[in-house]
Amino acid sequence: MERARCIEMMYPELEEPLVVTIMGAAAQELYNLGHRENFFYLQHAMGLASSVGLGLALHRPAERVIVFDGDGSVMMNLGTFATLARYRPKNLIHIVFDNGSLLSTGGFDSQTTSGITDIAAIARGAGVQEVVSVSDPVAFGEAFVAAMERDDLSVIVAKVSAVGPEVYGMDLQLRENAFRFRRHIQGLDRGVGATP
Ligand SMILES: Cc1ncc(C[n+]2csc(CCOP(=O)(O)OP(=O)(O)O)c2C)c(N)n1
Repeated sequence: MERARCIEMMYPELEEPLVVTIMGAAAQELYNLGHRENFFYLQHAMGLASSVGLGLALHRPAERVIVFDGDGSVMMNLGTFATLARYRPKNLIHIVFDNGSLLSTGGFDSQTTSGITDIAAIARGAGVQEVVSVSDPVAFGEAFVAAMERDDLSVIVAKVSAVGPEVYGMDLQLRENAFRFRRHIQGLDRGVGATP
């Protein structure tokens, strides 16, 4: 299963949710489908996409918040699962694309390579109730639909191959993205929807 395919499957459903991604390949693959003002690509701050997502979800309970994470990134912030479980925002979906690799910085092995570390087990052990691990596109699609329909925190660990985009580059700098993302959220209060 390829992460780009999973993101492509979700893309039609990503018009309204607030979407936070890690940097690198996952961000690029979403951006390549077409940027939307409700997308925030968290550059540099490896591991903290789920923390940003948690803050957004708690602060904006009426919005669905979706986080695209990576195995290498989530390893930098394993405490996130305990914090997510404790606050249990019903509107947050945390998707960890586990490719067993630090792909965006050269493809070094991560702790999940060859199944050494089980991220779904860590999430369950931390107290998250709704955790699934999937490795084929149909199961991924079903898990995503179920999470979108569920009124509870969901963690989806998606086992994907370690492949990414051939070319990297976004015409959107971090600060510009952050300002526009914030304005988008402010616009929701005025009833202004997502601007594609
Ligand atoms: C604190 C910190 N250390 C290192 C980096 C460099 N870095 C950026 S992306 C990345 C790999 C991310 O791996 P993963 O989350 O598994 O996603 P993938 O690239 O495999 O899609 C690394 C090491 C960083 N941005 N921040």
